[in-house]
Amino acid sequence: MRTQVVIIGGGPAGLLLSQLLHRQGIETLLLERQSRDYVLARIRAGVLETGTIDLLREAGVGERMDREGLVHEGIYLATANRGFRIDFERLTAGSVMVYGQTELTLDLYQARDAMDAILLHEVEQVQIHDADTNAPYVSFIHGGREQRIDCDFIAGCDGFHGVSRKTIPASLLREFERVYPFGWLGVLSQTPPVSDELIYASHERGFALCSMRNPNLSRYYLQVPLQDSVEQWSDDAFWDELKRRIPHDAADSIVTGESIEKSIAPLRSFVAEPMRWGRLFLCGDAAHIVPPTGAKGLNLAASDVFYLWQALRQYYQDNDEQGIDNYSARALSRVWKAERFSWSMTRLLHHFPQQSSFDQRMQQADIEYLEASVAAQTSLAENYIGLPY
Ligand code: RFL
Ligand code: PHB
Repeated sequence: MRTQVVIIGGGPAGLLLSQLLHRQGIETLLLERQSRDYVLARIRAGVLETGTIDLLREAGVGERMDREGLVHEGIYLATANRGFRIDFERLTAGSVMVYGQTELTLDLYQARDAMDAILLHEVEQVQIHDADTNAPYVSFIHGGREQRIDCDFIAGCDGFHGVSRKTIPASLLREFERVYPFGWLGVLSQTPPVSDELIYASHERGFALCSMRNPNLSRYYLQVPLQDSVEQWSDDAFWDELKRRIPHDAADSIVTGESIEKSIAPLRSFVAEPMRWGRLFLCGDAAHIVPPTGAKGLNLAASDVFYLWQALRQYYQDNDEQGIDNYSARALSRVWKAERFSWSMTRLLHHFPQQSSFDQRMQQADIEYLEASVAAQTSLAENYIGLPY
């Protein structure tokens, strides 16, 4: 079997890339390790930047997002019982959209069903061969049969634990990492959100975030020690702790209910350089991870896809290799800025176990400066809504 681009990983990066390429007449074959139901059951990101929204529209999958997505023109930041608003619209004339990754992935699957591109689920033992030559191929097992696909290019969209990054020789890859000494405990509940905008709350007991998916579906997070397990956190314990960390008026009005999903995710910053090895390109979580505090993970996957889509289009339509040669540098330049923002939001709002009293005062001064300075708020706002591609 032969195709133009093999895409490994059917998460948002792989699905979106495949959709965009297909619309340009570039043939792809997508390999996903899990079942479709499994992929669609994963609760992850919720906030889309303007660039991501535009790209989804360009891919022809923006219709339901435009109908059901919630446009947010600001967020609230709170410390102890005080809060203030960062007004994106006033500061940057921009906004973001709250639309769950699960919904977006479903839209991409449905668009894919309508086209004649191949997507194989539950593939095993995916291996990349000869990526540093002009004749790469991918082998895998599907339905008990070993298969081989020859191709021009391979897009490694297989997330942090995928095979693509690991295929690049260690001597050619540099990895940068910071692991944070805490995680986020997330709860999804069929209750109306406590606020019409997201609340990011810094508290001496730890960070908390009030988010949402739709007018009757809320998503809340608590900073928890890495050692904690989901079983330790009953719904009641979760709600009690959340109420302690958010402003009193929000705590008094919050509607609580049974959790329909509860999970703990560790926080990490990670970048692998370069994002290309020969004819293999890394995209999304396969190349980088951000802590979720800046809501950047999914959006970075989208900007990588944008650069790779442009590069491959240039290659196939104009016979021009400049885009593929520049892909890694272009993508990394944006990745590092989003890493910086996610790290700075994490540092600003979380309680660090080893924090000294000096560190605490610095954090407090940072937040007070942010509250008082239009310049500081503008910087936060322009990063949150997403830097230009
Ligand atoms: P994904 O979504 O991880 O998709 C990768 C896909 O590749 C498949 N795969 C393989 N397929 C074939 N062969 C192999 N050997 C394979 N190995 C893996 C996997 O099954 C999967 O389907 O990466 P992608 O597409 O780059 O998308 C990135 C985003 O999913 C990610 O950045 C965000 O979800 C990160 N993230 C969050 N980002 C936010 O902006 N806001 C959030 O609130 C937020 N919450 C989260 C998150 C990530 C989490 N993870 C990864 C644990 C919460 C969690 C729990
Ligand atoms: C979410 O709704 O899941 C969400 C929103 C904002 C973040 C992180 C997660 O910064």
